Amino acid sequence: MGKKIRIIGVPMDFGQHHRGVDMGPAALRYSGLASELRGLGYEVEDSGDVLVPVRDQGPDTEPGPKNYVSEITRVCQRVYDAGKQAIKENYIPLFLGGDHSIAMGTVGGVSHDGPTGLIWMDAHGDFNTSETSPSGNVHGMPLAALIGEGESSLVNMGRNGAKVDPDQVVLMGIRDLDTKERNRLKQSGITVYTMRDIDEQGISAVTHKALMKFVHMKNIHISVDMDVMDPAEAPGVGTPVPGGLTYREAHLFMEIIADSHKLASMDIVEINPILDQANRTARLAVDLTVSALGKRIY
Ligand code: HAR
Ligand code: MN
Ligand code: MN
Ligand code: MN
Repeated sequence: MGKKIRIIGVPMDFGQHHRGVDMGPAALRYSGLASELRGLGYEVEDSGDVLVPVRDQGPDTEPGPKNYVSEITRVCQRVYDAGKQAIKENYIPLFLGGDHSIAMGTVGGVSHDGPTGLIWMDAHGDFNTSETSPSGNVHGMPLAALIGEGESSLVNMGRNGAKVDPDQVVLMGIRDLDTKERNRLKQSGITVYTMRDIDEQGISAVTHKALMKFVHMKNIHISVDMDVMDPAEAPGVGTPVPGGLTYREAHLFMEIIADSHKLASMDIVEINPILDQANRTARLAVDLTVSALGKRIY
């Protein structure tokens, strides 16, 4: 695994209705992400932000008929290309969202030249399609699109068809699914560890089980939706759900991931500084990222 990291900002908020999640990359940079990673011995290159069109309509809570699929597709194509290029040049790409719809580009791009295992940390399943979604928000659909289900422009972005196999996907921290989404997930072949599983078995056992799935794979991508955290730890997210990961559970997960030496790429998404308390959520996200990339207590 290389010791070079490339930071790729994706200030995109088209996947949902709360404005402000486009400030996630700035909040993470402001929290000292690059210097913390350099402190671990990495060479860190910040490639700046992927171009995202300005969102010109919709106050914060306006539902509106528009779900911005074409804008999202265009941005995700750029993200895909950036991810593919970073892997090719032996960087660990670190994608800063933006809402979770960016993952259709990140996971596609990093798996362009070879498969990746995918661990999706989230309160939600993100497994709706436009047919099953109660909200129409695309950030509730990216995992479905990545396994080849949903609107064809989302599914076929970057390269045609599925980007990951359902048996190369693990969902963790889940505690809020829509009815149809839950049924689809049960039939998908994806491994799901809910908060109940984590409560009963402990985060260590669950993380080791997740890694067992990828024992024959070289690369793992972790897609961290910050709403996987308990809202007490991470209040700056658009769709908080009670009963999430504690500070130490999330860190232990990241520390075990680091020990696997398989982390090849990572997303940090859904941070909304406008909804936050003094940038707490981005600061926590930086702490988690440096743990995932090898910071040890002792
Ligand atoms: N399941 C709901 C929907 O589809 C809400 C999910 C989106 N929230 C997120 N994604 N932050 O993880 O609209
Ligand atoms: Mn909303
Ligand atoms: Mn999500
Ligand atoms: Mn979520």
